[in-house]
Amino acid sequence: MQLGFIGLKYSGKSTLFELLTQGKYESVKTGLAEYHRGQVILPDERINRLSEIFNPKKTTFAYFDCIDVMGIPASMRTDQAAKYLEAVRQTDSLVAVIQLFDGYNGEGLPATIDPVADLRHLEEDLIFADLLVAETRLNKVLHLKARSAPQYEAHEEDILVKCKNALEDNIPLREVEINDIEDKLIRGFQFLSQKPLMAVLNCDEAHYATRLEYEATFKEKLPKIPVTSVSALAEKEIQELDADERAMFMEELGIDEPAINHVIATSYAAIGLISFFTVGEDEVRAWNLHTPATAPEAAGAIHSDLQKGFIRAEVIAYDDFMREGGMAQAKTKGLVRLEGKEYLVKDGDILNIRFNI
Ligand SMILES: Nc1nc2c(ncn2[C@@H]2O[C@H](COP(=O)(O)OP(=O)(O)O)[C@@H](O)[C@H]2O)c(=O)[nH]1
Ligand SMILES: [Mg+2]
Repeated sequence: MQLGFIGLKYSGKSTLFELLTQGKYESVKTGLAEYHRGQVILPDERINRLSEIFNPKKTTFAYFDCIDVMGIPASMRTDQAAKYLEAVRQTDSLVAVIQLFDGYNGEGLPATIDPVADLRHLEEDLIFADLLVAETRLNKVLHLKARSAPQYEAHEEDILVKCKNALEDNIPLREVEINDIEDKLIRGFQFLSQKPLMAVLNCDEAHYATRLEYEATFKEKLPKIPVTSVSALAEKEIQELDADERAMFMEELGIDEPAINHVIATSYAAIGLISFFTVGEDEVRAWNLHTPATAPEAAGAIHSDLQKGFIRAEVIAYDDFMREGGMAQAKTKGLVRLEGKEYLVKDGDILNIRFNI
């Protein structure tokens, strides 16, 4: 699962990215697109508990691969912004980081704090970048049609016209009804406005105190965009302190939950993700899964061979497992079920895939 951090210049993308990746990332430069790439490990207390029980050789948390693009100055023309956004084309989902702190904006001018306006600005950039892609391809398709070329596909023309019309009306493609057949035809374009989008309001201390008011306004004006607030810079500074001092400073700043927890909860909701677990003496591991997903699809998240050769899955809910305190006890109580190909995996399921290749 890959997330792209986008936002106006100076909104604090890199600050949040560095906080979440704990400073472990690499810089990539390709043409105009310059970005950072790193892994964000998703802490999960359930994995800690399972690890205590199985005492495995290896404990692996779920993670997001993240990309932090270079900031886009608010006054930058949208066709230039489109080039910067190329860095996040291959991602699965977008995180809009929005400035909610006083100071300066990306052009050295005093910042105007307006999360709704900033999000709309970013959405317009996504829409414009997609419009360029859709129009270019549509022109090619129409050219093929005019020449009666065999490569011409009427279905492709139809879906491209549908996308273009929506984009021209300022509607992001994630709000357009697109069926599976249509989706197959346009998937290759990796439209930005089709990706799930969430917003992170990046606050200083003063704005953090009133974040809920900003979130309420945001939800009212932009009800389809999941939103959360963090205080990335403050938390990054706290991260550098000794462990025993951290809690005190977090409390002093009124930070109830670390940014990572807010980002996980909001992105899971925006993308429709759950976690499932695999356990054993070798490894205890958490996996992200896009819902709805069947047991064979979950198996495929582990390895394509497990999906191809899927027979059945042994399933137990994490809570049931913990209540019984072990697999043997859970089995005698009949809490470990054998599920087939149609089973829809739930958050917290512990899976053991039976397969044959
Ligand atoms: N006061 C304050 N400044 C911040 C905060 N987050 C980032 N900054 C500052 O804003 C500037 C731009 O941050 P950066 O993360 O590089 O923004 P980017 O352009 O979006 O990557 C830097 O000087 C940061 O120290 C914050 O929460 N509060
Ligand atoms: Mg940056």
